[in-house]
Order: sequence, then C-alpha cells, then structure tokens
Amino acid sequence: MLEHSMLYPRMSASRRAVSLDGMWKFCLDWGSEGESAGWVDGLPGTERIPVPASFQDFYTRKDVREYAGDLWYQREIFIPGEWEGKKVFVRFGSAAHRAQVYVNGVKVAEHEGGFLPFCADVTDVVRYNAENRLVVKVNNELNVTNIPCGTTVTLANGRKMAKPYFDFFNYAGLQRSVHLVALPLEYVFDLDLNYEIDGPDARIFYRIATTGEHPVQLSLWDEEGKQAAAAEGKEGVLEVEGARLWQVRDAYLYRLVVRIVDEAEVLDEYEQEIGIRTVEVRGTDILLNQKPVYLKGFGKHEDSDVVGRGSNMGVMKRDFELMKWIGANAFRTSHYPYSEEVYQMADREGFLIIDEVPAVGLFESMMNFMEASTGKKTAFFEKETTPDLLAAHLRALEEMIVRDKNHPSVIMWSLLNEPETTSEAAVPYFKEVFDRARSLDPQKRPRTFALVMNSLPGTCKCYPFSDVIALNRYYGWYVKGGYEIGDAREDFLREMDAWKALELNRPFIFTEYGADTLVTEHRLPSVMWSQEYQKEYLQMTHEIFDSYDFIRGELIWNFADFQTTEGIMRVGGNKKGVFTRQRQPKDVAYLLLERWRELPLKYKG
Ligand code: BDP
Repeated sequence: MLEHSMLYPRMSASRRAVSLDGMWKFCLDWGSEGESAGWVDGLPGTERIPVPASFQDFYTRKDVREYAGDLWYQREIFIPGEWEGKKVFVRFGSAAHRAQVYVNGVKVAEHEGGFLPFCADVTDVVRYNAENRLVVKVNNELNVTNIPCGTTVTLANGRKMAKPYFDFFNYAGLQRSVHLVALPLEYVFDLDLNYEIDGPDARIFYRIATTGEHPVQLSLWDEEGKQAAAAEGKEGVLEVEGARLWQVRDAYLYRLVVRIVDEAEVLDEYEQEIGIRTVEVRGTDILLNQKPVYLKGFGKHEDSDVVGRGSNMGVMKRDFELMKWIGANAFRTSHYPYSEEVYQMADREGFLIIDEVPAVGLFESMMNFMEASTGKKTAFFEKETTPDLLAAHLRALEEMIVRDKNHPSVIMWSLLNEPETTSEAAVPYFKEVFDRARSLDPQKRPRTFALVMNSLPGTCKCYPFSDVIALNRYYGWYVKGGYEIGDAREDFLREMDAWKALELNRPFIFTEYGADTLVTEHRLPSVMWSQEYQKEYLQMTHEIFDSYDFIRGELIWNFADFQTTEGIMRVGGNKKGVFTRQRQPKDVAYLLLERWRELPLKYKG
C-alpha cells in the first residue's frame, strides 16, 4: 500500500486544494553544492521559471538545455490559520526524474520516478497563518536503476550529459501542477471500483479505504443530477437500474460521492466522475461492454514547443480536437503515464487509453529501433542492478495503477516498451511485472507490452505474458525502406504468417508503425522522408492490417512530431508525426481520416 493517497486534489466541504502553479524561483546546481551551500533554506539569485514546464527550452544557452544534474525550485506558501488541526500536504503531479522536498529547511519527502504524483506531509512542519518556504531539489540524471533507463556521462569539460536509451528528449523539472492540500484527519484514501452489466442494469462493486473507522456512505448521481444509487459501508455494491454505459466516443459520466460520517456530521466528502463499462479480452476480441472494439489512433508524447513536456491544457485540447476530427478512438500514453487532466478529458470524450508505465529503454542501445531491426541481441536483464530496476519498475506500476484505475478511459496497461526479450533472464522479470499488474488492478484489465522488431515469434520469450500482443513494426522504414518497400511487405507478411501459425487466439494490435516525414518535402516519384512516401508506406501497412482477422487495433507512431536528442538519425526531432509539432496536418492525415472515419467500431469483431 502506498504511503499517501493518490486521489486527485479536489475541493469539497471538507477538503481544500490550492494550485501552486506560477513562477517559481529556480537555480541550476552546476557544482553540486546546493546542500553544502544551504540552498535547502533558500536559493541564491533571482531567476524564475514557470511551473508546470520543462526547464530546457526557455533558455538560449545550449549547456542549460543539455544540463544534467540537480535543479532547484523554490516558492513561498501561505498556510491559512484555519487549516490548523487538519492534515496538510504538498502534492506534486510529478517531478522528473527524482526529487527531495524541504519546507522551512526540513526534509519532508523524497520521490524517485518522474511521471507520477507524490505528496509531502507538511502538517507538523509548517507555520500556520504564515508564509513558509518550499524548496524542491529535482534531479534529471538517467541510470539503469530507475525508469526510463539511460546513462549519464561526463564530458571532457566536466559537464554531465544525459544519454537516454530511448527516443525522446530528456525533458525534466516540475512538469505538472503542484497543489497545496488540506484534508480532515479522517479522510477517503482510495477507492476501488468494478462493474458488472446485467441487461439494462449495472452493479458497481466498490471498496473504500479511509484513514479511520467511521462509517462510509456512497451516492451516485447521473448527468441530469438525479440520484441513481446509494450504498453504505466500506465495501459493497451500488445497484444502478437502467444504467447508462460509458461507450467509445459516447461517454456518460456519473458523479460518485463518497462521505465519511459521524452521526449527522460529515467528516469527509470526496467526489469523482466515473463511467460504467466493462473491459475484457475474449479470443481475438477486445470487448468493451461485451462488444468488440477496434482501436484506431496514436502513440503520443507529452511534447510541445517552449514548455517541452510541461502539462499544457491548450495543447491537450487541440490534440483531442484533432483526434476527433481524424476519426480516432484510442491512444497509448507512450512512454510514461501522462498528466491526470489528460485522462479526465479522455473520460469525458470517450477515448480509450492504453496506459503505459515509464519502462522504456530496457534495451541497451541509443537507437533500439536500428539495432533491433538488424536482429541484434543485447542482454539487459542480467545486470547486477536488475533487482533495483525491478523494484523501481514495480513501484511506478503501483503508483500508476492506483492513480489511474478508476478512469473509464483506461482499458489496458502497457507494462514495458520495447524491452529486450530474447534472453531467458527477461522471463522472471516479466513474470513479476505482469503478476503485480494483475494483483493491483481491481478490474483485471488486459496487460500488454510493446514488442521491438527483434521480438519475433521465434525469438521473443515474453509475449506469452501479454493478454493482447502489441507490435511496434517498421517494415518499409527501418527495414527495407523506399524502393525496397515491396520486399519489406514480403517480410512483414512472413512475420504475420508466423504469428498466425502459432494460433495464439489473442488479439494483436500495432502500438507503433510509421515513417519519418518532413512537412516541407514533396516528391514525385516518392522518396523516403517525403509526404508522398509516408502515404505509400501507410497504404502498404493498411493492406496488411486488413489481411489478418486477429489484428484488432492500429496506433500509428506518432500523433505529432516530437523532440529527441540531437543526432544523425533525427532532423530536429522525430518526424513520424501525422501532425507537425505545431499540430497542423501532414498530407497523410487526410488518408487516415478517410480510413478511420469509415472503419466500424466493431471491425472484424
Ligand atoms: C521505437 C520506440 C519509439 C521511437 C520509435 C521510432 O518505441 O520511442 O520513437 O521507435 O524510431 O523504437 O520512431
């Protein structure tokens, strides 16, 4: 069980949540002297940057953008006098990749892992009705004992540099909202929900965790504000007559209100929007509310100009509008859990999410996509540090599932992206991760991981763990691109035939396929990198998707162009976007729109 509640901060009669977003004091710690110089009590200088945001793209100096090490943040927080006697927390949406939190010079929390929330309990440290100083030391170095994996090198000039084993820029900092939270002493800590549909009715099985012993009451309200069900007790069932189900692109959200009561007094009240729906895999079908669904959409990134990976409501809104326009119904939160507002919006818009833990780079290469496509095998899980990595992975998994389990949009967990799977040592590692996901999820949602090019029917030792087999495939790009695309097609068919021959009787989805395309390039006849080639590549790929009944989803790589580490493989970032980084369509968007608007939801079902 996690130490602190993962529930999203909300106001109610008993709860307070104050946003700490805004300009914070900021300092890079070039000489790693922050602690010895007493920065925990206050930062030097006057520099300020916005929270939430990645720090890297504001500045004009390259050594700042590429900085690896400690970065310090500070702001004053005023704690109202009437909060005395309550539990007071500072809640971080995330801190990439690790953080230590100080209030009035006292260490109140530390957290490892850059994409999930954590809290600092500051109840006994703060002065009430007064200003208090909040200082956060964040560190953005990469290693192989935390996810995502990479390494940190020291250059000849003494500067450190992050070398990711993954293909996205190592954006860092306080990239999500920070809240000051006040809760009553006895509060709702967690809730588990599971659904059963029974003809026109539904049953919601629930379990509530609180920090005390007082009784719990639940009520459920429909979108018209009418009460739909009620129940008492920490564990039980809400019976919903004539339930409106949460459907793909046709969301219906109920409001669940949980109360802790002491006779007539309400000690705590927490409410959350929920959707009634079931998810299940049966044979090659992915079933939502017992009906087959075909996934159409994207692998995405949290990535945009200027703020980097910083959570950005405007960009999020635009992304959902584009996904609706193109006829998509699903996306994968590649390669890390996204900010909580994204899931709330997907709940509201009826999008399906494959929620991915930041287990990427578990394959020792700067360019997995290149090396794996040559069939190269690289051991990864045999390291002395593997147990530490596994511990970090399991912790992030728990934080993600506890945070996201009640979103109707979340229909599947992705437990790793493109790991090394050809050595025996991968097997026990996978077993732990897959078993843990099953035991943590009250809804027992399907689990998957994205297979890299060298994880093939004959070489991959880990696909049997997956409830849904998810392939990242680049035939016609990393494998035999351009004029050789016909041969790539043959290779692709050969691989799919080999999967078919295994008769796994499970759904397959494509979690990646795509071709880098420069929005400036038009070529007749096509060449690689031109918009014409991106279309040709997709036509070939779509024909293959349509030829196998067990393929039940296509999530193209990527929704938009995104920033990566500089290098000979990337022209100002990864250009496989269907949209540019500024969220304008490439030509291929219209081809996808024609296909996706036509494909029925129950395609092949
Ligand atoms: C895969 C990765 C993804 C990369 C993509 C690519 O999962 O992160 O961005 O291929 O090469 O290796 O574009």
